[in-house]
Amino acid sequence: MADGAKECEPASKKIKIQSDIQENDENIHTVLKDFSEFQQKRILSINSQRKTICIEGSFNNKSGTAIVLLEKKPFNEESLKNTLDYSCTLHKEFSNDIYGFYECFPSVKYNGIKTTVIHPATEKHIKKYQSQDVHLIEETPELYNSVTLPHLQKEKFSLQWVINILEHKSETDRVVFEDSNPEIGFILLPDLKWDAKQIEDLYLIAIVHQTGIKSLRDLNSCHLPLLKNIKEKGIKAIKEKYNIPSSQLRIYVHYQPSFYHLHVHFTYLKYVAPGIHAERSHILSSVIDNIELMHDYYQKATLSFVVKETETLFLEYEKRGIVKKR
Ligand code: G7M
Repeated sequence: MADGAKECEPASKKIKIQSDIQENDENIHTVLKDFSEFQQKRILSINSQRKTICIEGSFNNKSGTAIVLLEKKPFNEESLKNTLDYSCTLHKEFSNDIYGFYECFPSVKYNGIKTTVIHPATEKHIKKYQSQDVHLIEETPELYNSVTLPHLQKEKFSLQWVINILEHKSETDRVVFEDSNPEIGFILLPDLKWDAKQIEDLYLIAIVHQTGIKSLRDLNSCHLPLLKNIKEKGIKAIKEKYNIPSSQLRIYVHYQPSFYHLHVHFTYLKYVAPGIHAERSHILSSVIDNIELMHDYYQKATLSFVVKETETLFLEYEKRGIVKKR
């Protein structure tokens, strides 16, 4: 074994991730056709720059909280062809000399709003979508082991959607590429945030088949073949399907992620995707390079991350006096 390298456990020995769906659970997405049964409770956040609004509510005769996230879509060449024609009516607001200001009403077909419905939503989902003050935590390995890790083991989000993708039960028709190798394989598909209609906001994620890798913190030299495989085959698949060269892709992982099963983000470089800021994203090439320089770099490094004030992880750090509200 190379000097400093780690003995790697084969993926076949790792534990299987558990499905938490009960046979008789009722899924609203099999029947939801409109919002006639939706009762709004409150607005969780509005982002005028991203043109999103997030609403908390519930559905009549259904138990549990619902979260509805609405987002206006970007323009694309295809839909534009059908937008600017006779079916698109104009209401004039005012004009001045050569300048006319109108409100334009494209036909319903070309006026869709990207909509995400989460039901039943947990308290953690509500906190995630609620606008609030954020703080930066500089997490040393000691803080990870004594605060973050015990918190994750107690509180983590359900990974059901990830299991469904890996087991080919959901989003099967959206899969762009799969390498089914249990050690280094992954599934590449459009992220929830991308409708896959235009490359201007291209956003894909690669979800690894190997279980038990929670986040960047767990990565070491054993994972180099996996990380390199995702980079190489992810780039190739995107080039083949969307004709985007690797030099126009941003390939990265989040720390902290929202879901503790390793996944890598691929976004179009020109697209200012949510979560690409310095305090959250780690470029995959640098991750690989850091591990090649030091096999346990991510177990030794201090990693910064952002936490919202109402998140329980913030409260854990606040309890220890590491972070304070204004
Ligand atoms: O690294 P982090 O955990 O923050 O990112 C998770 C990513 O998974 C986000 O970009 C989400 O938009 C995406 N995502 C979340 N869910 C629940 C789904 C899903 O059900 N399907 C797909 N394709 N992406 C999802």
